[in-house]
Amino acid sequence: MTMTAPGTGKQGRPATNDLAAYWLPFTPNRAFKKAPRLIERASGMHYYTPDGRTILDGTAGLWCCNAGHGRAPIVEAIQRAAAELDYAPPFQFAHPRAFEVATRIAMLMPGGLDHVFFTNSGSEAVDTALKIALACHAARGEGRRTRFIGRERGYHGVGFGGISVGGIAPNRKVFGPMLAGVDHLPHTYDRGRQAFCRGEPDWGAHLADELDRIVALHDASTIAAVIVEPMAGSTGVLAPPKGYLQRLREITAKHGILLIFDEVITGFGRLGRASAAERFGVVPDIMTFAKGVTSGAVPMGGAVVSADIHDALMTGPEHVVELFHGYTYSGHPLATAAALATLSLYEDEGLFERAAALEEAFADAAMSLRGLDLVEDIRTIGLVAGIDLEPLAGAPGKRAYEAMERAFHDHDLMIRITADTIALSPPLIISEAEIDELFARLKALIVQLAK
Ligand code: PXG
Repeated sequence: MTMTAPGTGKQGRPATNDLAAYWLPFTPNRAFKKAPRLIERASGMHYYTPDGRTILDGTAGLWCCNAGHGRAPIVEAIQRAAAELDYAPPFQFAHPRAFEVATRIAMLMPGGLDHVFFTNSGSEAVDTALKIALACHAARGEGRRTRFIGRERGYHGVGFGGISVGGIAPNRKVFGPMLAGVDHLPHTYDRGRQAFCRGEPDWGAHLADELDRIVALHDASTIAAVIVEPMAGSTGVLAPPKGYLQRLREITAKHGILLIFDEVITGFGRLGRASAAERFGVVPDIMTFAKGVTSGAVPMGGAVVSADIHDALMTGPEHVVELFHGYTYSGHPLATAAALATLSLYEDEGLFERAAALEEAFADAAMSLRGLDLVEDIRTIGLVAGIDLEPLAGAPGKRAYEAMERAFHDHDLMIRITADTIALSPPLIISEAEIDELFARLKALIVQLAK
């Protein structure tokens, strides 16, 4: 065992650029440390590296910087907030801006979603939504409703609740039995029937009827909620088949099961509207959000719930906490300042409408890669594209990993990968010329990979 004298710290401090101590999340650390991809600053559509390169951001960071980088109104709001109020406890106390942000978010979301519970991330938002669902049923005298239904290929963050309802095998397999009583709907992707689809595929709405089968197996009286991403993002961009979400809504309503939309990616403009619920005309009982609410500038997430759910819990003696849940940093002053400035920027610049207006041009540019060697499928919706590459024999994920590395090092381009799919989700401020540039670089990259 290494011993360190109290108060002296470690002997021989590492240089500040030593790579060993930092364990990167969701990253192959050893490969990364052999050829690090470092980012020093950002502005607008671009990242800048310490060695002076300008990287085109094809991913809005990690699906979050919807307003682009380093936007002055957001930066200044955070600076002002930091000087004014560093922190205020969110349990038993509050600061005014938290109310203001909650109201703004409730106003942006479809009618019926009226109350906002703040978290610091999407994973916490998901756990919060699941816990609110359980608490709501308990308050209504239906405490036997404890099961959750997720979906294969779903991503709901990395908390134990989120990986339990999630459907991505590597995120689950070494983490034990997880939450009990979870079942999964089938995913909605079938390349044979949906390849090269723009927007919602025509085929697949009937897959929502699988929920009826699952309900028959467990009985509706045991099921608390169904949770889905309206558009599955992390698994490689799967838009919902036409009519699918409507059917989920009908079946859940029929059985008194709550419907949760995980809008951590789809919220705040990614699909050309404030929410996917608005775009698809289907209102869930609970919606989670994160990422775009602050354009990624300060961590923030949350759950928006219907008045029915909220009111079901606002019972009991008034001095008693109604929901035993919350985070030290729920509604943090810096996050709420960033959120207010971000939501105003979205409105002032019409960025959701801009995303909607660019959707066709973005899809055209993405589909122009069709026919290239290695490209097996392309899917687009809103300002999102998924491009499936042919996997390397015997090494799933390796082709796309190489694509991501070469994009950064050789083509000055940031892309996301998941398995052998490239996912693109640029900031909503992208211009048509930048869309063309993005796909021209991607084309050169894919041609290079195919050699
Ligand atoms: N739900 C959804 C739908 C998400 O996309 C989360 C929950 C969790 O959010 P936090 O803030 O806890 O990370 C997410 C996050 C990718 C990728 O490669 C996507 C996410 C996170 C990491 C990678 O597509 N989304």
